[in-house]
Amino acid sequence: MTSSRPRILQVGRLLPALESRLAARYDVHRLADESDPRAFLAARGAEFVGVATSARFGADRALIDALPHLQVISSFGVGLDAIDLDAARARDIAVGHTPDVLNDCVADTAFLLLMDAARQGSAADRFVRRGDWLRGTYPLATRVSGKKLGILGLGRIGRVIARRASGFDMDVRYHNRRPVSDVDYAYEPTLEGLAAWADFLVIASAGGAETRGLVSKEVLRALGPKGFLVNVSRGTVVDQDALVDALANRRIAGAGLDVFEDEPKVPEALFALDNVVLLPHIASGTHETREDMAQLVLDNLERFFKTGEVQASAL
Ligand code: 8YV
Repeated sequence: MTSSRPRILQVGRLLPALESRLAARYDVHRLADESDPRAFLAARGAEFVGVATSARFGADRALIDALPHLQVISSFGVGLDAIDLDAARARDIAVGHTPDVLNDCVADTAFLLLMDAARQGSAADRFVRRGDWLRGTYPLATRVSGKKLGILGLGRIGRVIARRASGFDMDVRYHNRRPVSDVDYAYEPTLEGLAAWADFLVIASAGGAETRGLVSKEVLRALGPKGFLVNVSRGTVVDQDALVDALANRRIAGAGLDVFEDEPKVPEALFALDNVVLLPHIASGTHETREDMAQLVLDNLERFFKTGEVQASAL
């Protein structure tokens, strides 16, 4: 059956409301419904002019290569580490994503994790549910207000985290590849220096090859036995084995993690530890933010098919 509506390949499942809105505007085919996606792409890849995907499912070089008439990729999420931007650039394919609309919720989650790791909210909740309160009081935790917050990656989300920190009277410094010109926060030229200074080190940088393993064993050593790590970025930014070791052996005080190296797999060694809070990658996961992200996925496609440019370009 032919259609005058642009033919879009949907990679992986999206929010049901987004899927139906996409299907109402475009001629959508879901790759996830195919029993042999590779064979399907080899036979029918030339039909598609657009891809709708997410930060999780991305669009790798093999997929892009299999779609010779691809013009636009619209991704649900801000992270671009699962999209081969070089492959897209080389073919002049537009890439849209969903920056900014999720800044507040991701920053809120950074503070949820920071507060929980330091004040032991989840662990104390387990203590009550186990009936342990009947046998004794909960151990003391760590104060958050007035402490030193180090931010790795003072981008869109990092800046909102820094703003949240002012409500807790925290002193903020940051590390980036380069200093940012329009902020007053102090720049730490090395990540180890930032970790050594900070009580709380929050990772808000992008994922991908450039940041892989940045939070190394040495950085964790610099953070030290009183320091906490929070990660709302990508698990790949941290040397996960070193982090598990540091938590198990109390070489850092604790951690709050929304992201992991090989999601949804979380190192089982962490399950028994009360000094780490584990979340299933939910930082942007509110009704309001996911709706805004869905709208931007649609807006990116709509703008592209009208003007040849997406609204929020990743390139
Ligand atoms: C994803 C995320 O959108 O935006 C990102 O980069 O990691 C999340 O907000 C979500 O996991 C869906 O892929």
